[in-house]
Amino acid sequence: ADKFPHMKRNSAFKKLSDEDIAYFRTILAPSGITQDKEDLQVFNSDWLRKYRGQSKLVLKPASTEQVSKILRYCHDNKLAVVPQGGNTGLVGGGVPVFDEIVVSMANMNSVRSFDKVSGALVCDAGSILEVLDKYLEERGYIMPLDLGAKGSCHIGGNVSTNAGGLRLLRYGSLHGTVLGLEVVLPDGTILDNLSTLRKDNTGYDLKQLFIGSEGTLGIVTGVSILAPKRSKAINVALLGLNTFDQVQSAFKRSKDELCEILSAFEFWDQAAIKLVKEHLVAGANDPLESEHRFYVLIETSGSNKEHDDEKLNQYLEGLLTDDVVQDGVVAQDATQIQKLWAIREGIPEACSKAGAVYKYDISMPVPVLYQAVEDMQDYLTKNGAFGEGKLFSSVIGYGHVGDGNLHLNVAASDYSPEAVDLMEPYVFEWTAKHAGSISAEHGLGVSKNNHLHYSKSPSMIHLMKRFKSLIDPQGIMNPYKYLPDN
Ligand code: FAD
Ligand code: 2HG
Ligand code: ZN
Repeated sequence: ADKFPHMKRNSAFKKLSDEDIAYFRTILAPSGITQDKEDLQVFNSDWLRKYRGQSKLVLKPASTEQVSKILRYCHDNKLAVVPQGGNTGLVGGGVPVFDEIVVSMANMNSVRSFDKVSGALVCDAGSILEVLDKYLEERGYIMPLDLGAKGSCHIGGNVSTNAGGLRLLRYGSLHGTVLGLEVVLPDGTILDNLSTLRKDNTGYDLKQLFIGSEGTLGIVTGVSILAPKRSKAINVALLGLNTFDQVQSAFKRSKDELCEILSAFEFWDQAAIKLVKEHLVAGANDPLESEHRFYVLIETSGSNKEHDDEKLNQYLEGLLTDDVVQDGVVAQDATQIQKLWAIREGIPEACSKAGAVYKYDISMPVPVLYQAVEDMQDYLTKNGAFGEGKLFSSVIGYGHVGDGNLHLNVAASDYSPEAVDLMEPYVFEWTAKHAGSISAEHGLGVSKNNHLHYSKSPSMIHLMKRFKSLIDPQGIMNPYKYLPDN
């Protein structure tokens, strides 16, 4: 495959035949089968336009039974499969590498039930995150996760990548909020564990294995998730700061002074705001008067507007008085709140406009978080690869300070092996040296699978491989990804 020069198709997998297509026609409606070359393109390439596969078939099941029949057939015939959600993943996990069959979950998108007392929502895996959040908003609840990709990503994709996002600081990870899953195993077995219970200590918690397994162990078809009550009072403030030490100080003080109402603490740097302005990301206008080296977006969510306003104002006044921040604005209404969030959420898109962008999604102790950006820039400069007319045009730092998660983005003119060889393993070694993780929230896919050893020990990787061969003995589920090749 042209975008995967170092990989070889596993010849143990069967090649798709007319007979296979004829079988799929017996179980799916005509609209559930895509073979048209042009239509296939969107399923074969990822959001970043970095990876491209050569699948000749997309199946769109409309029920769990159909998913079960598809997988049983693929298992029996050794046909490789890629589950695909909203295709917004950033590590090439949701697109085929060679001719794997894409199973798109887009046609399974209904809410199955919602419990107004507990907040337990049960829905199909192909439900779009934003649609679910709107559904809950009408009922006074909120999805416990939020991402810039909310308009396209599926809840099944979120679960399969264990997506973190903008609200993790407040509501925790999907390992805590997912109450149950329905999963079709590679041999077609339907594992029905759509529990809506908060507490259940009967046996191994099998759903945890599928959260973050990136489609390598089966297809998630249903999700049960605990939705919190939607806060009545929301405030968003944007701050301008001079140093990363100030960002940390503002964060520490936000935990002390805003404590239970703090719901997000995000940061970005000057390189990020420059790209957002340059590419005029829709609705994203920097309302601060001058440019700053660092920006922080703080959100509070509580039940009493007056109480929250008072707390936030006191906190902000304190920061200004003590010279922790140089400038700041507080959104005055829902539209302004949305505009401030649009700056933050527009950064990934703005970064991808340069031509190519390398994404390192790392977590580490907050004190060294921004050093990763500075060290990378120094390293590339020393190697003569950074600046006007050079291989790399910009090193950008932003992310979820509250979760110790940095998005180190390096913009380049094009994707090239030369660029990769310069940055890797440098960035992974840097991360391991600082006791960090080489993938905080985006996962491994094809871009990080062979670097897993920087974050996991040999015995852990060995056990992961044993789980994989136990659950997917034919290795048909999302091959060439997630686990290291050797
Ligand atoms: P896809 O991209 O389609 O698939 C992702 C992986 O999950 C693949 O390996 C695929 O095979 C597997 N998969 C998908 N659906 C299923 C299923 N039903 N069963 C089994 N396997 C499945 N990520 C974060 O963590 N935090 C963020 O803040 C964040 N912000 C983003 C902002 C933007 C603008 C973009 C483009 C991406 C962002 N992401 C973020 C990354 C991405 O959106 C998430 O990883 C998201 O959870 C992927 O969901 P998806 O439905 O698009 O999955
Ligand atoms: C975000 O937080 C996403 O905006 C995307 O996780 C980060 O593109 C990135 O590097
Ligand atoms: Zn993120």
